[in-house]
Amino acid sequence: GPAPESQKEAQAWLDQHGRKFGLFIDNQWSDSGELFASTNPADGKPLADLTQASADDVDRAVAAARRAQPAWAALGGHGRAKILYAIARLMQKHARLFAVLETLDNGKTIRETRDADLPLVARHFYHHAGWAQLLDEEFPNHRPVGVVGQIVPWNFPLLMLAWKIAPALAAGNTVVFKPAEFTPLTALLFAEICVQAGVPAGVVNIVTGDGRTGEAIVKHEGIDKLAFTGSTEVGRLIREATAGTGKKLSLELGGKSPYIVFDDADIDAAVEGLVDSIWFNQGQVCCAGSRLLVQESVEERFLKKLKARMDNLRLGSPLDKSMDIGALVDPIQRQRIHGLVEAARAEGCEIYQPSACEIPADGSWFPPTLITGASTSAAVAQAEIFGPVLVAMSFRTPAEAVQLANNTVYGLAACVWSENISLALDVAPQIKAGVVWINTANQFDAACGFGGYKESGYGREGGREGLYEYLVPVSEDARPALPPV
Ligand code: TXE
Repeated sequence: GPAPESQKEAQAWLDQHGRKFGLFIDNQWSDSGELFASTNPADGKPLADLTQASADDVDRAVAAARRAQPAWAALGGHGRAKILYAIARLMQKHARLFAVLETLDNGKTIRETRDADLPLVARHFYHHAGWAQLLDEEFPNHRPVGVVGQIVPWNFPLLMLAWKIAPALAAGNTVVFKPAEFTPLTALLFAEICVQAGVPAGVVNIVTGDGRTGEAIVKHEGIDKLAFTGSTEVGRLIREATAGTGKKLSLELGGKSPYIVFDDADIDAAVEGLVDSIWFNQGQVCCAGSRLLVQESVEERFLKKLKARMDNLRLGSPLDKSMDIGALVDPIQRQRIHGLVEAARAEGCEIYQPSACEIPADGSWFPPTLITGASTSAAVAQAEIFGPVLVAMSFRTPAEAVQLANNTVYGLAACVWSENISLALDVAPQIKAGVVWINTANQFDAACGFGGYKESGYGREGGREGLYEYLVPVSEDARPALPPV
């Protein structure tokens, strides 16, 4: 596993807080009535008690953010950059502690939190510190939106925090941030980092709680913009709740991304890419390559290699760095995934799961699963499963591949595999997806806008496009007008 010291450090951090956490508002910790528990999904044991923020708490957080916003904007790009650089450096310094805490709270493997989540988090803060410095030159006719409400899911708790908070702060906004109720711990450790980095009171406010807290943020009149990542269903509720208000909105919702393999692809590389695309983070990834579309002539060969590779995936303790597959975030998710797979079985689909894959007795786990023989309209072919479940189909021609790829309400990501670059470059733009990877998967960078089409939402996160979400244009003479306090 990871150095036992970082495991001890994470336990010590929880103990130091008496395994009970309040809300972080105006750089102060406050308790209010109702508590809820966060558990370790790998063993089902409770980790800590958290505070369920009420509408009054959200109101206090919004008021603090409003008070702080003019001075934060007036600090200027260079002043804010200094603080964002300090955050980035502190995230790197405490990366091990963050990684272990994230693994404990979410169930994802330490290899992923250590090698993917944390480096991307630090990169995101460095990148946006750079943008803060350039802001006055690059966006002279823009001002911050004001106070931003940000709500994130549990699949990448800290990375989604970075995607939300870094650009908002760089652009001169202040935030009221809500982590998901399953995974609030790293956001609270982040609050302590903010204090150490010199973030002024009220600039970052972190309120924990479930959908009720989320609703209070969405409905609050003191919020100028909402940024949400989560289910398509809640995304729709937010759209409805904000219709007729002046709130700016960005939504990053579900996906059912196609993974297209042509017969001239490097099959071994495509199999490896697929393992990363669908089994990274137990498939709880909005852009997971959950629909394999493989050309008929290589289907048999591809599936044989894929099954052999599945047989080698190691599932077990997420803190053990040799593991490929960790726990699902919560038993509710396991139940949902199980239901979808069993419905497919009842409809006559073939279900492949590695026979040697042992499921631990405690916690919430699901084996890597391959479904073949599903019709294009089957629930497993259309619904976002959000688990380690791949649905495979075949096609004959590139036109059929494109048609199948676009046969979804979603449009977040896609992969195209072919050694014929002309074919790949011809097919890629025909797919309605925010990102199309060619001969690779899961490439993310802070400089590159990420987001969806269709029911996958709108708005982009990352890079120049992402910054626009946190700025509003002003006429040159009105600059730098700020919203009234
Ligand atoms: O998401 P929710 P859940 C999909 C995925 C998953 C399913 C359910 O298919 O299985 O959604 O996950 C907050 N107003 N994705 O139920 O409920 C909530 O507290 C405001 C895909 O966990 O959308 C949490 O902080 N906020 C997705 C956040 O919304 C509300 C990632 C997300 O939770 C709210 C997550 C309300 N009425 C789930 N209700 C992706 N594609 O990345 C809840 N929340």
